[in-house]
Amino acid sequence: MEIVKYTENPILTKESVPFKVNSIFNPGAVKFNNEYLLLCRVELPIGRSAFALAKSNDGLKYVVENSLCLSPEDHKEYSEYVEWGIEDPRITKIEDVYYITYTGYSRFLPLVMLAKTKDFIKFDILGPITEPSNKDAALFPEKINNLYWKVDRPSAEGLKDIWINCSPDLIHWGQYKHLLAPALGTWEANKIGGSTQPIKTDKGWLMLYHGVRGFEISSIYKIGVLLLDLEKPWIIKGKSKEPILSPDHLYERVGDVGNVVFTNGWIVEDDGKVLIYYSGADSNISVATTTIKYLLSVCQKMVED
Ligand code: BMA
Repeated sequence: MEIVKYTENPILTKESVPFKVNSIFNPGAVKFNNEYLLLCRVELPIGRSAFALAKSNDGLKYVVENSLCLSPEDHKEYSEYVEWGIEDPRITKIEDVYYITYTGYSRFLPLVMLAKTKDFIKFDILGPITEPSNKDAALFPEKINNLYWKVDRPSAEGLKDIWINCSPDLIHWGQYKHLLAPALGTWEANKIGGSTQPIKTDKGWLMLYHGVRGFEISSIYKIGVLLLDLEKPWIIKGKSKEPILSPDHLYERVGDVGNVVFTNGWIVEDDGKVLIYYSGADSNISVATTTIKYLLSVCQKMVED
């Protein structure tokens, strides 16, 4: 099976939200207590984002809850770093705790925030885990060599590359290593960033990432696949050459930011089926299905075993 976009896409739009929003998009995704959960970014009428939960029994039909589950106002001593909103949550389960990395947006520009929850009702906000400008961070689901690991995307004087780093406690980070740069003259020419939280396969850590090609008046966001070494995750074992998801349909072409497919959440079933939750044009939530087997098959071998 290749990748199949669901025929009923989009599965959530602003009309699905029981309160007034401009848009609902870029959800983190997880299976929790046999339910499918999307931690959705909603842009409020003022133009700042917060998070609302949507729940489903089948991964396709979701109901959005009546009120926000996490908002900038919940951030107390960290509020100045999220004053302009919280965006793009990525959920990683480590042991029995769900960690959420997300963008805090403010006059200081984007940085990465960390929160944790055990029930998706009460969230403990642990604070910023990068300086600005940085976003697109995701945690690995287990320790490697006794350390926690994350990928992120610093913006360094115009460079927009993916980096990887590690921590003994999820708060203090270091041993920064460059992971991947944009590929000039291709679909991922101008910037890239991590998309979904890495998941473990017998071939390596599998994750999706986004690539952007900029044109004079606009840019186009597409999605690719990366495979990282299990023991040394800073080594790329494989990478898709071509995008696996691109904006084709009207709901991906037209919206608040046109020509964008963007993902920061996926759910992998026990049988290897994968539900990729992605957003079209920064305006809705859609889903595409595939398999781990297919995603591994598109990772061209870059490093010999
Ligand atoms: C990225 C992020 C996403 C957004 C995407 C396309 O930089 O800010 O939130 O979906 O741009 O606009």
